[in-house]
Amino acid sequence: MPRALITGITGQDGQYLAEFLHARGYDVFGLVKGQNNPRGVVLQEELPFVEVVSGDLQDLLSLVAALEYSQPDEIYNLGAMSFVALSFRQSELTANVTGVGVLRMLEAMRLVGGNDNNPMRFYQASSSEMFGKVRQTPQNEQTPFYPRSPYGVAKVFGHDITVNYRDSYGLFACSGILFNHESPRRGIEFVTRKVTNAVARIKLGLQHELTLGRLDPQRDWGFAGDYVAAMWQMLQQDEPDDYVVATGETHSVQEFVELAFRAAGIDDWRRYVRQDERYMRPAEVDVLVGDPSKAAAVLGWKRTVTFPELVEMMVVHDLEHEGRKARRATSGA
Ligand code: GDR
Repeated sequence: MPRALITGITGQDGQYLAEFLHARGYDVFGLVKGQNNPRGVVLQEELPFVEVVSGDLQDLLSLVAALEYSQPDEIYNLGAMSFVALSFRQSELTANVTGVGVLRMLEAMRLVGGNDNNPMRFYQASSSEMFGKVRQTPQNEQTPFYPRSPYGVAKVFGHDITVNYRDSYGLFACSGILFNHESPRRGIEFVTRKVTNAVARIKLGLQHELTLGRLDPQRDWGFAGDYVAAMWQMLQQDEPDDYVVATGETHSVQEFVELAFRAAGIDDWRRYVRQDERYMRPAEVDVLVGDPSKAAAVLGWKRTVTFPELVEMMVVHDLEHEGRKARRATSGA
């Protein structure tokens, strides 16, 4: 059976990828950091087939030990401090985990490596945030980077060091430049899930307003379940390479908000939405839209969920989820 090690296993993409690989017969190992990490417990309930390995992207020897133990054919480096807004407040931590963490994993891979006939393959989760103040529209694999946050800067380092280690040491290392991808498993700190969760709670009478930052930024939003397939496809090619994964469409935060309220049967969204500087960033990424034609041509990748379907999927999930929580609270169970 093929073996895969996933960092960031407790996040949205880690969970979808673990299920995707498990369904294809992989033994899946997940790197979990810290002592008694509560997300590790949730992981064991939701994805019982994943074998947890302890380790931290800030600790090279722990990565060496994790690779020696799991002997993966494929390493998926999804672990990061991934919230752009927080990266302005914890920039050093972001550089260390999101940036230098990639270098540590590549060094661990060089040390442990796998055998010559079957060297380990590496996937780096790069990001459209690297394009930041965009130099070209739509963005493709050749578009120059201009990151706008400590997170984006750290991701540029992670991307460049992946390419450099591929060129320098012949590692099978790929970088997937993924545009925003969402799902009912998205963390509540990100704008899409924050909105769909609030809409559900407003609909159920549990909350009365939704406070956001800017409504005009535009993003290329796809469904996370589609995007993990592209990660895997990259590692099945004969040659390692870099790919943009995106829908090719862009929508504003306001459009997402309008659709989400409408999906819950609420027409007058403006009654509930308030803006607050607290949620505005020192530097913003205004408009992103990716060109996924290389991923389509080489990997045969395409998205299966449209933007309105994505919004509806998240609202329906949150209505059900918040409704169940509220019923449990009133019944005292
Ligand atoms: P992003 O995602 O920064 O694009 O990075 P996020 O959902 O945080 O922000 C999207 C846009 O919405 C605006 N916004 C708000 N954002 C949040 N989180 N909360 C708010 O209240 C709010 N109001 C407006 C933001 O300013 C921004 O313009 C995501 C992350 O998953 C990264 O890790 C990943 O690399 C990229 O997507 C691709």
